[in-house]
Amino acid sequence: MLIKKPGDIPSSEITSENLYLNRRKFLAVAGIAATGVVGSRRLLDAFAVARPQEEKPNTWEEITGYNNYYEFGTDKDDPAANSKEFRTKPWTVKVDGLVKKPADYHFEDLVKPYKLEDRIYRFRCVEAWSMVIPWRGIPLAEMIKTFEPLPSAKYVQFTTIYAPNEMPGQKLAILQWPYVEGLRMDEAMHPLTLMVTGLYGKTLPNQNGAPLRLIVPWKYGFKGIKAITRISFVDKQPRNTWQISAPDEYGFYANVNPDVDHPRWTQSSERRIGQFRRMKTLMFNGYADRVASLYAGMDLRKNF
Ligand SMILES: Nc1nc2c(c(=O)[nH]1)N[C@H]1C(S)=C(S)[C@@H](COP(=O)(O)O)O[C@H]1N2
Ligand SMILES: [Mo]
Repeated sequence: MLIKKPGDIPSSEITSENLYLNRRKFLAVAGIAATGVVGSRRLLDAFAVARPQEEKPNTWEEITGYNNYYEFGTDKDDPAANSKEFRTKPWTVKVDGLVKKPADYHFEDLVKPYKLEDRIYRFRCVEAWSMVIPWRGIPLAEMIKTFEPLPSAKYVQFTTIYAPNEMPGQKLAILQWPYVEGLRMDEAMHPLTLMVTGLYGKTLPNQNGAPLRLIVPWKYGFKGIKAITRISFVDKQPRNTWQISAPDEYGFYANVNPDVDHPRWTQSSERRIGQFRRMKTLMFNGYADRVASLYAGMDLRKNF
């Protein structure tokens, strides 16, 4: 039995969260433990360099050609290839749960009241690759204020559309569909948290989550749920999709943390798409000065 170690393979291939899952189940059934993974992380990290002061945004081609969107396939080029026919018009977003103003919004009516902002954020996937991305969107806090959540609302839960006829991946049991994510209310209200409708000043391409996706720049990329069709205000911590599929590997918080390795690979360095050298991963993806206070007193190893 050959067990690949991170040192043997480029980080671009330490991907396929689901493929490994199946394999891991197989290994468990076969009574074989995956070993030697964390041991080789030091080697990988030894080549990591400090990041430059100026971080250049990734190109349009990189951002729209290298995606994670399992509804359209598990390879990085699947979403671009398979999402061309995906219909984002008309689009409805249901706002429900513990709010004064529950409603079904047409996408156009939902976004119309707000000014779109352009923001360049670091983006860090849990698979240890990263990009710098010029998003366009609306601070989630502004939207939430309009919905008037009740004091009993402690979390916000987001749900992706369920459309198996347009999303071939949803016909397969790769993940539990539809994809679900969640934030604690104070995380949702943080000024960095963005409801994204565009990229490079243009309309968001389907593969990046059109018409509406979440971006929380201090968390791993999987928190950035795509094609949102429902926003629910709830009193209990939602169970997010990746936590459901592998609770020992993916948590609710998913804060970027170089000190907490993924069980199968290092999180202390990353490969910037388009660059050769690995770079050191920053606490909270470099946004610690803005967000660390949200987690004061919490054990970030337990709450990963
Ligand atoms: N609905 C849905 N949202 C999703 C995913 C997905 O498979 N389905 N993948 C997540 C992961 S793991 C990452 S890294 C980002 C990738 O966003 P990007 O393709 O725009 O870079 O989307 C996240 N949002
Ligand atoms: Mo990811």
